[in-house]
Amino acid sequence: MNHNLFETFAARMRQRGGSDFITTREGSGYTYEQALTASARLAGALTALGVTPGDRVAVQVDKSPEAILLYLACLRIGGVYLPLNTGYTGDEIRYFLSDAEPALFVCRPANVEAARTIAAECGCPAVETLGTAADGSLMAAAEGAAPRDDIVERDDDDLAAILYTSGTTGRSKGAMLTHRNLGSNAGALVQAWHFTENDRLIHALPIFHTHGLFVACNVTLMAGSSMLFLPKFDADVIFEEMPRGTVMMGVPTFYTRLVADERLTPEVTANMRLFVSGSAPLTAETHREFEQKTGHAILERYGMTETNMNTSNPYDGERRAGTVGMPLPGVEIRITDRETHEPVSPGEIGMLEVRGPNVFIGYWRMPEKTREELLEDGFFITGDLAMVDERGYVHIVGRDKDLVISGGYNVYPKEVEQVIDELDGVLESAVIGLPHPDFGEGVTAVVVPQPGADLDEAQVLAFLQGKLAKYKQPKRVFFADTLPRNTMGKVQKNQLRQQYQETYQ
Ligand code: MLC
Ligand code: AMP
Repeated sequence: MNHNLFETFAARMRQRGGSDFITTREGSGYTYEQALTASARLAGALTALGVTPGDRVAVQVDKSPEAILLYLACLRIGGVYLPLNTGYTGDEIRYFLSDAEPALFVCRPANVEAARTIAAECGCPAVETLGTAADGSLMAAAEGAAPRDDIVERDDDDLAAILYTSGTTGRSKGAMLTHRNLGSNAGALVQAWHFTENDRLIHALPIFHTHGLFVACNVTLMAGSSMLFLPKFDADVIFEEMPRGTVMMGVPTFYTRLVADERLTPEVTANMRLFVSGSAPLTAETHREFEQKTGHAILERYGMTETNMNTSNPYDGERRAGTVGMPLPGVEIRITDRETHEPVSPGEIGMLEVRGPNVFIGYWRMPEKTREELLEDGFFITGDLAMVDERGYVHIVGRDKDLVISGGYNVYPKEVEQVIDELDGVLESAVIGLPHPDFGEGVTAVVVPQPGADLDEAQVLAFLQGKLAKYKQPKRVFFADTLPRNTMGKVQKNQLRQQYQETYQ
């Protein structure tokens, strides 16, 4: 039996035939039948470009329906899809290409020159382009390619995708996700969230992360629903489209922006049946305000790049504000002591560990990191601190990892500190997350200048331009004579967070 996830998708796509799969506001898009045909052509183009089963296909392109067809084409031929944040700079891309060694790098048409240079440096043999108007050299190659109607045989444990996620050491790690990981999770979510062919998902998330790519698109494909593809979150557009949508998935920033808008009413959301939130904590306050203004209780769920979705509030039953619900079918969780790794008593806070068919198989070419985080018994140490209440709802109460989540994007302080420390005149720096009304947490730097150095905030920010993706760059930079440290010499970030906590309030 072929365990290629695309087998499941293709069966559904054939069934759904002339029904809408992806639409856009501009009127372009694909029915399921058209998507099958067009992705078969793209699969032909990938093969002609030399992509073989197991090869990585790195993709840094703007959001478009064709980018999803490329993902499908890659699955079909047994390739490993490797999406990259469109905000990544050349330096960041250089790391990913040299680490993943893809057979092909697909970039935006405007970036092709720089992409060719970087690809050559990293030994990546082919570069093609894909634009937002069904344009670019890859689409041209697909036009002339012999379509591939076969689906390459894959095992459950074969790789379907690699998604890079930053690490505490500052070095990004490629999470290896299998056909089983993605397929099992999409199936569980379709059931849990009652997705059907009648659903129309308002898709305003980026498509290079778990949330916008796997949660949104895999669930849609498995249920045979349709998606309205929006280039980005824009509240004006969301209000116009809600009367024609049934589901929206978003990060908490979507919801804080919507509740602050007087257009949010029961009437405008009357056609919607479900609002899902995840990727960062949704405050109980936003949850309640949204419900007051619309009558809809946002369904909060919890996941990670490494694990896909782990827990979800119930579709039927109470969606408890400030909690992430219960484990999805097939997913096991345990809360353990951070030192002894023994399970804590019920109701106590500890490290959240998860196991199940959703959990990745390790970090690309990082066996030691994998061993540290993925235990022999199959449990993965999430780095999130949690407790389970008397009714079985999981509460994420904090993080044991030095991580900032800004507008749903993860920023590891170490990575930012390393770049700041390269600036002449900087002795050292500490990067922290502070409460931010729009992004949840705002990336903030505290810099210690070298004695006699004359540095200001603008200089530090200017230095980071082009070196780090925009969302990783601090919103504010403060200066201090020293950083607070404990007796072990460890920087006391809690103290810094306290000192600067009012910054964005
Ligand atoms: C944009 N900016 C950000 C930012 N997004 N800064 C910090 N954090 C962010 N998330 C910058 C812009 O470059 C701009 O800078 C300024 O902030 C204001 O931009 P904006 O126009 O207000 O931003 P917008 O385009 O509206 O984007 C905000 C957003 C977007 C929240 C809609 O970031 C977004 O779509 N986030 C979703 C992230 C996501 O999909 N995460 C899922 C990860 S998967 P300037 O200087 O140019 O003004 C995962 C697993 C799981 O975590 O469980 O799901
Ligand atoms: P990522 O590595 O981008 O996949 O981010 C995963 C991290 O996002 C998790 O480890 C959590 O810290 C956080 N996260 C995701 N969903 C939620 C949620 N609903 N509530 C709190 N934190 C969340």
